[in-house]
Amino acid sequence: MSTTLTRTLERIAQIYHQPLPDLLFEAQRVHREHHDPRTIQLCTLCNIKTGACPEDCAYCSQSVHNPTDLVPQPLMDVEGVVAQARAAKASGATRFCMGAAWREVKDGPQFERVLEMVRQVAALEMEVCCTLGMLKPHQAQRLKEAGLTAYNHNLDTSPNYYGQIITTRTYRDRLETIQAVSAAGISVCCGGILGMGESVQDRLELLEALSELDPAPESIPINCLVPVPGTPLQDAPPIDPIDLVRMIATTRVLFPRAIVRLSAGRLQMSDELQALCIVAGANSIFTGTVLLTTPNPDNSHDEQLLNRLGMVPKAL
Ligand code: SAM
Ligand code: DTB
Ligand code: SF4
Repeated sequence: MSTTLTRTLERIAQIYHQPLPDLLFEAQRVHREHHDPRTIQLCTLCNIKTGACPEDCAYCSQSVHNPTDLVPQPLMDVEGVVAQARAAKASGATRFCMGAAWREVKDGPQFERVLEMVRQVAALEMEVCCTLGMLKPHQAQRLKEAGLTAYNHNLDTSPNYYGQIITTRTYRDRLETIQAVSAAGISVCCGGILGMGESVQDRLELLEALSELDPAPESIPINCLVPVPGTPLQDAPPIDPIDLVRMIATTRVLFPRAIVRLSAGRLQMSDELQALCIVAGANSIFTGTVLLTTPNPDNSHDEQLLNRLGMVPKAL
C-alpha cells in the first residue's frame, strides 16, 4: 500500500471516529456550504426486469443462486415504465432510476428498448438513472446519447470483503464499468451496503475506494441490508444505528458536493434515526412502496416525516 493511500485511510478513520457531536458539526458545516439543508431529493425506482440474475450477490433477492420467493419477470414495456415515471413525477420525485437484474448489458432489442425508456423518461424532464449491470464503453456512449443523467453501479463493500459477498465478478470489473460511465460523460452513482457482516474497517475502506474514483461520484447511495429470506445473508444482524449515522456523516465530509442517498433499509429505521441521518448530511431518499423487490415506507409516511422536520422535496 502506498503512503498516500495509507494517509487517506487514516484521515477517513479520524473523521469517522471523532466524538459524535464533532462529527455531526463538521458534516453540517460541509453540508451547508454546498446544499440547501431544508431540501431532500426524492428518487423513485422501477425494476424493469426482475430476477433470474446469473450473479451470486449474497444479499440479493434476484440472484438465481438464491432460493427466494421472487417470481422472475421479463423486461417491461416502454409504456408501463413511462407511466410509472409520470406517477413518480406527480408525487414529487425528480429522479427516476430503472434497474435490471442483468449481469451485463447485451447489445440487441432489449437494450434498444431500454434506450427508448431512457429517451421517454428524459422527455418528462426528470433526471434519469439506470442500473443494468456491467457496461462496455460503446453502450455507455449510447445511454448518454439517449439522455441518461446517471448510472448506478455500487462497489458495495471494501475490496477485501468483496469476495465474501460476490464471486461471479471482481472489484476490477466494477471499476471498469464505472470508468466507461465517466468516460461517456454520464454522472456516476456509486455507493455500498452496510450490515453484511463487514467490519467498520471494511466500511472505511469502501469510502477509501470511493474517494479514489476520478471524478468523485456525484451520487452515493448508502444502503442498509434488507435481509431477504433464502439469501445467504438472511440472518445478518442489523447495523448499529449510530454506526450508520457516522457513515453518513463521514461520507458527507469526504464528498461535500455529492448527493448522499439514505437508500435501502428505511422501513426498518425509526423516524428519529432517519432524521439523524438527514442531519448527518443525507439529502435524498427513495420513495414508493417498493424499492426494487423489497418494501419501503409509503409516500404519505415520508410526506409526514418531511413535514415534521420542516423540510421540502428538492425541485429540479
Ligand atoms: N444488477 C445491477 C447491479 O448489481 O449493479 C443492478 C441492480 S442491483 C439490485 C442494485 C443495488 O441494489 C446493488 O448494487 C446493491 O447495492 C443494492 N441491493 C440489492 N439488494 C439489496 C438488499 N437486499 N439490501 C440492500 N441493498 C441491496
Ligand atoms: C442502490 O444503491 N439502492 C437501490 C438503487 N441503488 C438501485 C436499490 C436498493 C435495492 C434494495 C433491495 C431490493 O428492493 O431488492
Ligand atoms: Fe444481479 Fe444486481 Fe442482484 Fe447482483 S445485485 S444478483 S447483479 S440484480
